[in-house]
Amino acid sequence: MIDIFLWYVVWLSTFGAAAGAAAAVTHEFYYKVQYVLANPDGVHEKEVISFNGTWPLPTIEVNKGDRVKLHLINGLEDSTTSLHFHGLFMKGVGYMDGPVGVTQCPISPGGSMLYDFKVEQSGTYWYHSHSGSQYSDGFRGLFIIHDEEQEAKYTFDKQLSWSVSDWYHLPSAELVKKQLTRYNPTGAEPIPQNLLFNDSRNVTIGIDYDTTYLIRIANIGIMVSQFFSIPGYEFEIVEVDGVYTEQKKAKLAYLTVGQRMSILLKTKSKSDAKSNVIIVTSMDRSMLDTVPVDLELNSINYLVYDESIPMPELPSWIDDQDSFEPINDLDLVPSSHTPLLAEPDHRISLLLHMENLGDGVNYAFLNNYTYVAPKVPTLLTALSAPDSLINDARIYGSNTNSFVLKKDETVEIVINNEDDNKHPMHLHGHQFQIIARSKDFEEPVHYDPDKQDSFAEFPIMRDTVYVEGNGYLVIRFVADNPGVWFFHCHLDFHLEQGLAVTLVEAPDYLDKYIPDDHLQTCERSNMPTKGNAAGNDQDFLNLHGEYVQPAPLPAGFTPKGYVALFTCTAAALYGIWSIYVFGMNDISVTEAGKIDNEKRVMQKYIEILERLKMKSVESRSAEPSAEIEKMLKQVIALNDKLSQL
Ligand SMILES: [Cu+2]
Repeated sequence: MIDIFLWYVVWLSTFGAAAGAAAAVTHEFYYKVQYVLANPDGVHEKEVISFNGTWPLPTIEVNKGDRVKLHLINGLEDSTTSLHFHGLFMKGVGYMDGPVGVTQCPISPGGSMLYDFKVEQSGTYWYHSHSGSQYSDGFRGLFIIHDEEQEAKYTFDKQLSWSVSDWYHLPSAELVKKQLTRYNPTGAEPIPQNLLFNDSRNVTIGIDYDTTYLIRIANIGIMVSQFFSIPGYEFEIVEVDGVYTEQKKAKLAYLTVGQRMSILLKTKSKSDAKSNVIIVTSMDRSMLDTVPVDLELNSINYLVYDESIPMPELPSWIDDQDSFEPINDLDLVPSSHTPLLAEPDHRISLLLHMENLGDGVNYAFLNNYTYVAPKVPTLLTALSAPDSLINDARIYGSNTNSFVLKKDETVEIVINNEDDNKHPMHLHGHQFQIIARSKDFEEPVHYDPDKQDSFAEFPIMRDTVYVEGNGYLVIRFVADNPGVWFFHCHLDFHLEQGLAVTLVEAPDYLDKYIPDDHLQTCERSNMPTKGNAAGNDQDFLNLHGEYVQPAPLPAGFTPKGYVALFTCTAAALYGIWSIYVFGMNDISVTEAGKIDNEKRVMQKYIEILERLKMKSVESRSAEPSAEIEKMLKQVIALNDKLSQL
């Protein structure tokens, strides 16, 4: 049994302490994940996932060149787990990357796994569970990598680290159930209850006059992007996602979930500071399908010089998101001046859309495939495949949406987003150049390289970037990191809907090694450790029995018709979404009593539509009324059919 009192051990490495540089250190952690109760927003207490009984999780700070050995022990009785260090390349140790089904099996209750890697990058990172949507239960924290040489390039006096995130009162399993049900045919994402700042609210941080702070900020939420500002102050961006940038002045920045930045903030002198300071972060309202009346879009936290001077007034512009003009990350320049990657050797064009399958659930698709995890983690398929088939994408399964990359080729990924949502896309194992990103459009607009006048000379690099609704995104990187890397939407509900592809990068260059505890983890989960995506290790081209997406909707039931029939679109359009939400809450989503449920759902819709009809008659708007009438007829017809069953 591991003594968890010895949960953190540091020792100086006897190797590699180069003259002049800080001696490399090994940081060894023993973290048992277990539930504790917490009430970070002061409104609702819920079970969160702690390390050794402590939550919030620690900010882990190391130096470039150090080694981390983190023993993750699963003390959750009802759930599997895993750990991902977001943004780290895990060069040569791709099996430490953490996503379940991609590089490892889930760690079952009582099991443990060692995450052991050398830290070769620097900047602002974070760690989180990569097992379903579990990180929304608080299983996430900051991972800061200092780099003496880099930090010496700026003038600053002190350092701070801040996390920002959305917060839900429901546990992750409930949230996903709410999202992935045929009673949510439009795939509306659950709305967060609050925003947290350093896992709390109304936070006060003492600051000094006339001092420059290097502040690292990470959005560790699961859904909503945030605008960030410090009204009355300008700051300078110096890093995004571990990529150092030429210093760029900004008043308003934007962070999707998964994104990070470092800023330099100079405080005022005692004579100039007439008041203390507020930090304003705001939910990107355009990402919310509905804004409940009691939802506070803005989160206000405080930087205090002196308790005796006043707090500033809240500026009125913070409520006018239409006027927001955050700095565009495409205008940032990496200080490395890494030139634009030349014409790609390998183009991957991904068409993104959302659609309902036969189970009525709304899924996300890239090139008509919605991600379904394979029977064997894709990395283990690559490690067990015969050389003759290792570069054959078929062995990795159809619903893993796998693309095989050749060593050192320049890869371009184009996403044409035919969904009207914004998607924060995250690539594991790399920082990519952002070559092009369109604005949002009413109707989908695809990328056309011939219409592109020019690209940046030194494109900004990141590991997470959003594509706009109905817009496109183009990124490039060099396939110089053999491994199996997930490329997915970091908006966790969309990942649950299957918005992911697998990049099998230079599998013929992979070390045929996997730590013993990985194999044991698979055994404990009753998962095979070799074979193709279907678990067949005799005939890698026989995918019989692989996990695939649900069948499409029955013939005659077009997705559009289905949505029109079952949906709340009208409710959303005519502003009584709340009737839908509350009206549907008492409908249980169980297999038993399915028909009965169907009838109750129909009854609810009829009620909702009748109320809508009344409302539009009252307001004398002819058009909605006609549309509602049509929907009402459809629902009543279906209800009649059901009554005859
Ligand atoms: Cu998304």
